[in-house]
Amino acid sequence: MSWMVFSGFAETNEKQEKNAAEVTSVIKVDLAAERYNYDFGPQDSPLREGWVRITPDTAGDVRWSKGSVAARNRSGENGVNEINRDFVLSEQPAMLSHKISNGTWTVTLNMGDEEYSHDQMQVWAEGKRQGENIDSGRGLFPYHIFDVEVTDGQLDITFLDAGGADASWILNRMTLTKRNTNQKK
Ligand SMILES: [Ca+2]
Ligand SMILES: [Ca+2]
Repeated sequence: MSWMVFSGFAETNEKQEKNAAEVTSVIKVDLAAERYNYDFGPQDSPLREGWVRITPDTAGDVRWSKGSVAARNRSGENGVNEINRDFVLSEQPAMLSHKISNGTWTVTLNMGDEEYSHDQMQVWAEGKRQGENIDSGRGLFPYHIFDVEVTDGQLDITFLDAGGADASWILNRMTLTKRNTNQKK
């Protein structure tokens, strides 16, 4: 029965390997997909099942190509779901670049915070401003939805804060849906 003597050592080594695990997420985009769902936040916050996490360190086919962002996770009290309770934010502009097939894409964003209000947020895509300034009251997660045409194989979306009472823009969620262009006669 000598194997029992050594089982304790094996367990210790396994724990140490898990603690040293790499946490940076590298995303490989399936270019044939016509819908992508992203849940923004820290590496260890709740994630919507089947969705892909984007953190400040996300790399690969989806990455922060300009600027940098921080991430927060709120309590999720008052029924705030796992998509909206966590987010990325910054007081400086940041660009998210996404390798993607050319065509027209509908972009759906939620931009809100369980604990603070945010104001005068702006979203630019492929060099064009998308819609008006976005304001969100405390505990509100307004949708910001727009269509953008991609012709260079990469969707570039810039987030910024244009002033007001709060200095940060904020992003909880992004869904990209390809518009059907096969119905032309
Ligand atoms: Ca989440
Ligand atoms: Ca603001």
